[in-house]
Amino acid sequence: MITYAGFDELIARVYAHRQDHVFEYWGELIDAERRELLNDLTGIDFEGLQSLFSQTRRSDAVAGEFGPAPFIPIPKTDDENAQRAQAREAGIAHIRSRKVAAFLVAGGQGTRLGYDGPKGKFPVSPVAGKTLFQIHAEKVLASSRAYGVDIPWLIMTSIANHEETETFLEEHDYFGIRETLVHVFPQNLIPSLDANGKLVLESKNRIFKNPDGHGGSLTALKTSGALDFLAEHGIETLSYFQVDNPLVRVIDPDFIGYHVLNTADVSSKAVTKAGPEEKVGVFVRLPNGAYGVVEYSDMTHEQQHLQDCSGALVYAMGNIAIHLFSVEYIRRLTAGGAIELPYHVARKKIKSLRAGAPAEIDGFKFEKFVFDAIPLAERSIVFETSRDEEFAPVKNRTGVDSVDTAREMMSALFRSWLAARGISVPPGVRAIEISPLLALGPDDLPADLAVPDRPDVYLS
Ligand code: UD2
Repeated sequence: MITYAGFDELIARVYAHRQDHVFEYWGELIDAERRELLNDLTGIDFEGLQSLFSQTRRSDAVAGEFGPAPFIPIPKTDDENAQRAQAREAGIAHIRSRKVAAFLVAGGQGTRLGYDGPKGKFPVSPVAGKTLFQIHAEKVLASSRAYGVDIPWLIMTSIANHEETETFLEEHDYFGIRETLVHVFPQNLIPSLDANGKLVLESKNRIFKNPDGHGGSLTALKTSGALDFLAEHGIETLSYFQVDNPLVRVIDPDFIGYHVLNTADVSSKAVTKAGPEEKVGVFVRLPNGAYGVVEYSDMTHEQQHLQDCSGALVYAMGNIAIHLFSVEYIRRLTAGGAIELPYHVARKKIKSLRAGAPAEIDGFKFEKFVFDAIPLAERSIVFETSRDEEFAPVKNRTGVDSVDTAREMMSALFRSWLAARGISVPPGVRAIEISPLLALGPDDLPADLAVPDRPDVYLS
């Protein structure tokens, strides 16, 4: 057994859990490298590794019969419109009483966009070329101004992009949001395992770990101290959204109103799926009555294509990863008690060392999904929204769900706002962009707004 002063207990634990192969290169390491390895091992839950490995034999498929989840539809009738107005009032009151914060998950990189940096730094807006971060920031700021309150903004990054994200936000003065209202923290890492449940050495003194998924955001809120930050600010509701959707209504009074009136732990927005094969999870009601999301990859072809007697998809309500969380529920979920998010397993090739040389081995990566918090909640609601108004995911450089489609959708939405207010758009206009600081929706547009006749118009 190796020894190192001050780390006896940790070293004993590594041996007790039969993970001592991590010391294979100990004899070759200088003192600083040995310390690095020991520090890397310090954060690992050795007791938990066994149960993590047992997950690799578990299927993600939902056991038993499930059906489509009921949802609050986009209002059409007078009754529904009256309910919506009531909800909006409740939502506005909640926001004005300083109980809402915005929460962006931005651990991902822009790799699929051909960009090697935080995805949030990618420029997407159709005319001004604003980055995803700027668009989100300006919506937070505009909402603060609209409701006359300071809305805090939490941003979860990953180890890979934390520093670059912080530097970018600092360099841009947080796009006008007061620095003390912005809380940026990295998500946690979880070790990957090889085919035999062993830790993997990425180098002679480093353990291979991967970010623990967007579901890890709830734990990271706790471990980073963000829950204390929220408590200090008296925040009760977190408005959760992904970095890759420039159309998201970051603070939506209608949605918040329904959430509050239903005293929900979690509320989720849904859009009608573009087609049976669209790559989004769907909202279901589970055998025990709770709501949940089944990821597209966990549904059979029959389930994905199932139609009702009118020819409509049965599993039609797609998850667009916009949620509201009660902060109290996040506290319960992360308290280490009976309820905890499960891990999903992905078989992956992992870069490792074999006999001192770099090698790719078969292994398992583990991730938590934030929507697994829905079935664990006591109360949750699903709220329908319009795809054209709120979902333009930027996943690819071109083609489906791309930078191109997002730009087109943004321009089309802004055009529809102008039309709704009877503001005419000259024929020479090709692309339109409206700054969130000018308007968050058609009602905010000044009545005397004139749109100039040129191909690209930016209204700010
Ligand atoms: C996610 C959902 C899908 C649908 C879609 C909407 C899953 C498994 N699927 O698909 O059902 O709602 O989004 O766009 O979630 N992230 C982190 N840390 C991580 C992993 C992800 O911060 O460890 C962030 C990432 O920066 C991004 C978001 O989570 O903002 C979504 O991640 P993704 O692009 O991997 O999700 P995707 O497209 O598989």
